[in-house]
Amino acid sequence: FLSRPSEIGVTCVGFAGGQNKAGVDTGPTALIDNGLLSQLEKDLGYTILHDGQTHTYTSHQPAPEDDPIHRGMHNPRAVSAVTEQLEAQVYAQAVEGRFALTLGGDHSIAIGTIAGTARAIRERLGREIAVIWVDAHADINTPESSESGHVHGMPVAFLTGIAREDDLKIFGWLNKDTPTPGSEGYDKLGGKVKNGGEGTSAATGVLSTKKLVYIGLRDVDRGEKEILRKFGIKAFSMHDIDKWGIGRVMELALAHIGSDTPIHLSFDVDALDPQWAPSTGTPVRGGLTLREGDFIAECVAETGSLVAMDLVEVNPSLEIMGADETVRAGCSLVRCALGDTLL
Ligand code: NNH
Ligand code: MN
Ligand code: MN
Ligand code: MN
Repeated sequence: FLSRPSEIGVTCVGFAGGQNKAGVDTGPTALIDNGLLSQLEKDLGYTILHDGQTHTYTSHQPAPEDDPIHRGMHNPRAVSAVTEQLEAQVYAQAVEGRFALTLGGDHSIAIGTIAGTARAIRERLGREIAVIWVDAHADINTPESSESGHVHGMPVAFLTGIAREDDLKIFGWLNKDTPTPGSEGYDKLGGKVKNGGEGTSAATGVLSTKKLVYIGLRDVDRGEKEILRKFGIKAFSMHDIDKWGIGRVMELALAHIGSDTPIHLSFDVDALDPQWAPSTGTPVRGGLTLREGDFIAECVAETGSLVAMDLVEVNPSLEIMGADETVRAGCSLVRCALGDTLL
């Protein structure tokens, strides 16, 4: 149902406000300086559409003094404004049938990219997207369950509607088209209430919890584990990868999504072991090898259903000695997702 896109719409996001370490905003420049876009163009034959900018959306961001902590979240209005702008940019790429490639930036930007892909695919194909989230972390904290207050640990909660805000300037723009929890027919979490009984443990957001699969998890907060269990979210941890091997895990992950489903791959470079990707804000040992990371991207490419990808959390200013390696690993992941290593 999808033809292989010949065009890639690239969006570079120089944003670090979803966490507290400077430098992740320079990730896109580092990836492009390493030759990523020319590799995609010259070696893989794609047409690249890129405005040549790394977007900071500065004019849309509130001054820090106008962005106080809200429900424990740091920079909530800045992250909201940036992701709302980004949503429109990614939508504009994907709705034209282009592969939407977004280079980050911290992982909070996935609020914008996934919402944009979901809207475009709904409109263009009448389909719901699935998301494969490759990460050491689950990024599904609600503002209340988060121990850090960093929004890059919350994007999945907002996308699935597990976390909600009515304030349009604090992610409220995300639920314009989804029912308000507690409104008639919906429970407190936004789950549909079946014939007046208990609400189901299903939230309503731009992404269904049923269409979400995690790979590579190894540092999941207590509150997040509870959420994963409660909503029955499919997750393959490093333990599962050790046990079954990455080949079997990818078979199971893709089977869960089902064939013929448009896929958005959100890849946090910290899913890789710090041996391969040390230059990232929250490295966690015991991660994926470079080959396992590339293999995940290759398997997703092989489905022919990949419509968008994020590569995030490359922070060249951390572990400077390993920055080149981290950048090269990031480029490799993107090339693999676009079919480079498939014969
Ligand atoms: N779970 C932690 C938090 O919510 C860490 C998140 N850090 C990440 N996520 N890098 O991918 O703050
Ligand atoms: Mn750009
Ligand atoms: Mn992440
Ligand atoms: Mn992570």
